[in-house]
Amino acid sequence: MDKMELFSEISEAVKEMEDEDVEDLCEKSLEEGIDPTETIREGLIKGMSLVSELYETGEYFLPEVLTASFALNAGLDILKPHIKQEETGAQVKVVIGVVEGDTHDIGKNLVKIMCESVGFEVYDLGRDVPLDDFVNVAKEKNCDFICMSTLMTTTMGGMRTVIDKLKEQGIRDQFKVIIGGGPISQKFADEIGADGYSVDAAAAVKKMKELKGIA
Ligand code: B12
Repeated sequence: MDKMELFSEISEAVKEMEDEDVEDLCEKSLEEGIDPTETIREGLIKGMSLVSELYETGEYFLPEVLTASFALNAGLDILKPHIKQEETGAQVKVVIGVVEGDTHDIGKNLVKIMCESVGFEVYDLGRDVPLDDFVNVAKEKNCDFICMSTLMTTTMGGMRTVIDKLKEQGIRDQFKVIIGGGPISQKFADEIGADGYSVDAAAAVKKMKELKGIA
């Protein structure tokens, strides 16, 4: 089967919430020697975009969206162990989480996986994370980066609050703050004084390497 055809079948299987098909097709992609990060991007994430469209047009409701997200995660579990590990040699520590009030964590998990694939040490606070926790864990673990994700417009403000907390404590310069998620843009990042924004997980790691001078 041609690579694009396989990706399209994976996207369809995510859309149709068929976790076993997603697993089988992801196994197949590995057998064919396809780079797992490409399968994640072109198969699994594209599938979730199809789901988003159906949700937005009222054809899917939350239970379908949730079930599709389980199918995506089933595929991730197959592909994750096969992502090529790169050794940057640099000791980079990252604290990551989804800001308070938001439980969407698929994108955050992808950023975490990509960070780990280049050897960064990641402290994952999960989702719906109290804002103080970002600051406290970054201090405690002496992190280089604070990465925040949100998919909802109503919770974007939490990112600004975290940056304000860093300023209040006089420690803003000790950490690079990177933000992302559906409603986030470079413009918003500039507005709140974040150090970086990126549109997807692979670009996030590229940005972080750039900021650390290990690009
Ligand atoms: C899946 C989904 C769900 C699932 C979540 C499952 C899970 N475990 O995450 C479920 C069904 C549970 C859900 C629930 C809800 N959802 Co919902 N959901 C979605 C949906 C369809 C897809 C999101 C997704 O996973 N995309 C795929 C991933 C891969 O993309 P991503 O997250 O954007 O991540 C990529 C980039 O953004 C970036 N990135 C992400 N994080 C970070 C972080 C950093 C640091 C960086 C650099 C980059 C980065 O890299 C990622 C990968 O490359 C979106 C629709 C949409 N258009 O986004 C709605 C959407 C986000 N949901 C929405 C809403 C309203 C809700 C609910 C409030 C609904 C309700 N009435 O209960 C609840 C949320 C409750 C809560 N408080 O959290 C709205 C938000 C509207 C808004 N403007 O705020 C959306 C936009 C749908 C819509 N159009 O109305 N949802």
